[in-house]
Amino acid sequence: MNHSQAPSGPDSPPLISTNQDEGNALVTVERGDGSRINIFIDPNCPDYNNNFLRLEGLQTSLLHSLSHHDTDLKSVKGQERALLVQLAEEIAKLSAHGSQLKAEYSALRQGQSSISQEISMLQNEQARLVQVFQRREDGSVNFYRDWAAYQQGFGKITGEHWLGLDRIHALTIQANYELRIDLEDFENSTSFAQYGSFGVGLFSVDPDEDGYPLSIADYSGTAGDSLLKHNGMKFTTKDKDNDHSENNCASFYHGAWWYRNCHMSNLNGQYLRGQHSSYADGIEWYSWTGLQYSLKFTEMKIKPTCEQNE
Ligand SMILES: [Ca+2]
Repeated sequence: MNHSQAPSGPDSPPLISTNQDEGNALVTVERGDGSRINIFIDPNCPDYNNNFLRLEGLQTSLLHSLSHHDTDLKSVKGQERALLVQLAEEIAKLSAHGSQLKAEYSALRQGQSSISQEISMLQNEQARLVQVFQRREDGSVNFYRDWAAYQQGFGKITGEHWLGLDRIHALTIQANYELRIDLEDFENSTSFAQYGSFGVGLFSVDPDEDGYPLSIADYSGTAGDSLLKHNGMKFTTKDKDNDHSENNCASFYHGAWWYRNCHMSNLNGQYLRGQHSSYADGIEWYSWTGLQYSLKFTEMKIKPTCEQNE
């Protein structure tokens, strides 16, 4: 239906029209007294609750209006009466449709809530899987230690610590792990280096005897790479020289690392607090701050790669 003409006046039957430019109203009912009722169906409107309330209000208002004109209905012409009856039927259909939408909306909200819960659980699970194995933050823990200490670990997990080569090895042989290294300098600038693949002693029958060799690949990040050149190197401490130098790199640079001859990074070096005149014996990350700047904060952490979780 498009438009139904009716005589004007306060007692005349309502004027019913469709597709009027009333903010996309589906049906417009103009009462005899000039007041208007618009029926809206806007599938793009996300505020379903508001729509339901509006729909219910309109239904009530329309029913009231129709019964108010009941006496007039008896006198109106057949065509107009038929239109009113049709309108009442359309309202009933809209009402049923509205109820169905309301039920679907409610189901959708429940589904959304359930999905949010699952996402939250997944995030918790992922956080649980992240294992920090090295942290420097205030210089409170001595990192210039021997082989046994680096094997077994030291410090407190909530502060400065080294988890221990044995545990890092035990973890990284279980699954594919990625490594993330977060760095901060004394001007509070931060950067990170991420490696898509990381492991310690992955192919060692006896990792202690083998020197916990480093397996590392796939750099990304903002700190630049200062670790890939150490790939395949064994771990060296001041009392166990596994490096390629004629000296002991750990003794020479006051740290413990997978030294080659000797290093591009020395995150277990001395806590020298920023710029220092000595060479490469602080907490260094060459590609970000060079070899004469000891960082304020470092954290090395691993988690199973996403492919492993799927
Ligand atoms: Ca050596």
